[in-house]
Amino acid sequence: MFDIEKIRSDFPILGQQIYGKPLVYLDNAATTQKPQCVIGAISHYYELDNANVHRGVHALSERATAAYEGARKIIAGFFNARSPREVIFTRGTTEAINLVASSWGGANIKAGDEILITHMEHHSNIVPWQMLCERTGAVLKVAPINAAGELVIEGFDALLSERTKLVGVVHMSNALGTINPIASIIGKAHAVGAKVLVDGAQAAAHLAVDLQALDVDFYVTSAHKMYGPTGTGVLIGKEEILASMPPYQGGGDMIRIVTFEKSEYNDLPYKFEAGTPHIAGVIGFGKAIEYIQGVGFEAIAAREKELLAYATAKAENFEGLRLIGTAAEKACVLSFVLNSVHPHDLGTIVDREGVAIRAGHHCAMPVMQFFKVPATARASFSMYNTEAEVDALFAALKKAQDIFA
Ligand code: 7TS
Repeated sequence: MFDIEKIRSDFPILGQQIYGKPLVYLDNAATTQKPQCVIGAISHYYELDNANVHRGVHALSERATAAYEGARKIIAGFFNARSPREVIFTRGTTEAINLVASSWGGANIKAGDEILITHMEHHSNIVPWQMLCERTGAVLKVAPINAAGELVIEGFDALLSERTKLVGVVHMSNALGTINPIASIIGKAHAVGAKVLVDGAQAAAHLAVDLQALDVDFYVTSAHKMYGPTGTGVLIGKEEILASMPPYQGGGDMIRIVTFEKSEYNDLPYKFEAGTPHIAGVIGFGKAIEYIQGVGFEAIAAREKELLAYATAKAENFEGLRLIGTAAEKACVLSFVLNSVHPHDLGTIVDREGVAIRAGHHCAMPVMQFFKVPATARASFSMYNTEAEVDALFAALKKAQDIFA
């Protein structure tokens, strides 16, 4: 079963003190901490296997390639992709969305077409589509949310039509914690002939994702929010769609034959991986996935649910605190404002107590505009957090409130 002490001991960073207080790390939606096995896999690669992939005939290059391609297989299995050819490594979620907007969008979107997103998207699932619309004359439509921070399904349905060519939707909101009903959204989008991109940046560390069951066209996420390293992420797409798309970037590894007259592109997934990839990052990503698999989503989800319920109850009883995001289906995120204390002041004061939270617009300015707040404070939880840490957060919030009273 779930052994919290064992889990915590896997993460070396958690043992430290900040300003003489035990570190309470509650900024997991920004990035999670890394277990020793991930740090070790990255060190191992640099200490023993470092070489470029796919090109050398020597032993190190073969080892590096085997580890890199091994990670691709692990990730394909984790998300239940049809094949590792559907797994494209990117710098992260942001680059994966830009890849789709640029390559698929450039080839398939024309003036008058519509891209439908939601009001709760992260900027990285808004701006690339805006840029595409500016280039092509397509129109960006935004499905509404309600006061709980949930997608208004009737509003979404009303905007979905034969003109919709792509639906971009966040699986789990980073600013609100809301989990969207992506299976039904995908079904409805496909019924009008639209493709669907799901932004799984937040969801992938907390929920089991079965891409074949979902039948999603594009799923994107970042390793660093899943206990893996920064600078690595994936676009997982349906093979037939990826195969029909033009390359995103040109360069080494993405070609088969180059002449000055014309170049012939490589097969999937290499067609979309121009240049030397983040080899160490991908190897670390694979190890992080194995770590999650070792703990198991059942245990993770049960643990995180308990923690969120505990924190939510405390928040509801905290005088002057307004929760932003109270969806029936939500996970791991407690976004809030405290009357009389600006979120940034709050963040700074609780930091002095060793508590790391985030304050700001969380790259979701439209969410802030909807709730008419300039910013929120956000505590975001992970499997290694404890009830005692939630208590430390609320004790620190009380201190901040007293200072400003
Ligand atoms: N989509 C969502 C839902 C996110 O939460 C984030 C990052 C991104 C996309 C972009 O991911 P990246 O890895 O490419 O940067 N969210 C946050 C956050 O909530 N605080 O810092 C980054």
